[in-house]
Amino acid sequence: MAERIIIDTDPGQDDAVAILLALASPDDIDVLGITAVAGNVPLELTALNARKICELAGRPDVKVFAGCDRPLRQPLVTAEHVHGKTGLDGPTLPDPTMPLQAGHGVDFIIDTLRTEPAGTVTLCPLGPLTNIATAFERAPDIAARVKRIVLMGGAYFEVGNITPAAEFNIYVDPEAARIVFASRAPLVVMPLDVTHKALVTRPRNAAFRALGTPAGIAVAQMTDFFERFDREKYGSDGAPLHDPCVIAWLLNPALFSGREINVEIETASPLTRGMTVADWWGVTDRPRNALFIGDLDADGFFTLLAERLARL
Ligand SMILES: [Ca+2]
Repeated sequence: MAERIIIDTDPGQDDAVAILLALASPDDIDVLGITAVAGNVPLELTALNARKICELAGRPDVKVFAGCDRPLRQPLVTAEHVHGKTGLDGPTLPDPTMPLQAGHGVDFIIDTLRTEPAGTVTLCPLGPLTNIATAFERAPDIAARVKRIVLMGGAYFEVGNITPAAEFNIYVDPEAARIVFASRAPLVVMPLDVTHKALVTRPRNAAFRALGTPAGIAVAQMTDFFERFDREKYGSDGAPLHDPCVIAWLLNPALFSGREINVEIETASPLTRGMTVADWWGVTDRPRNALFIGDLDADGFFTLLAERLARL
């Protein structure tokens, strides 16, 4: 039976690839809805970009909702320096004709978790955790009904990408992250430790382009754009494809390895705010609350991605 998911997202080129991967896999993944959140770019753009991607995938029927337009307790920090002014710089995609749904994204998350049988809906957050935390705060009964949360966020050995100590998604809304990590919902975390190993090298980019389809070409153009920034910053062989790791884990968890550990979120220190303090070595007796992924089979991941994108 297909995994039933809600994608919570701030597209973002890598969010876009994650959404495409999910929509390319209807036998395995049933996307109940997509909720946009402010993050890489402001909410109006993430809600627009999410619909552009659904239309690129030929799926204008997917329900897309706008969620929270700012973090719980601090001003929004965005990442146009990485993703470009639109959040989706690279390809030129037409403005969507599919409508934004009328309700609020947080209400959609709450209603879905209350309506569907308990333990059947997986949340896939690909941006700051504001929508998920707001839903959990407003409806404390729903966290226990979540099957699991598979999210991209945090870092331990790779430390930070927006400050020396913090990864972007967690840094943008640390209070929200703290609520989610303390929710007791089963968590699978894709930190920079693993996503920095999912690098779009030249041959991998060429494989997307060689698909020759609108989706394949758009993915090649998006990862081209992304790469300019990352090559300069990290001196690596290509751009890390962060968010698609979440969907790939649902499709084939055997591609990934990690540890069940305790992960807590720093919210107080001005120096390390937004840090995911991960007890990788088991030096505390704090309860294990997350499967924290550390490694992946990168070739297997990119083979899966190209094979699925070819179906669109
Ligand atoms: Ca994202």
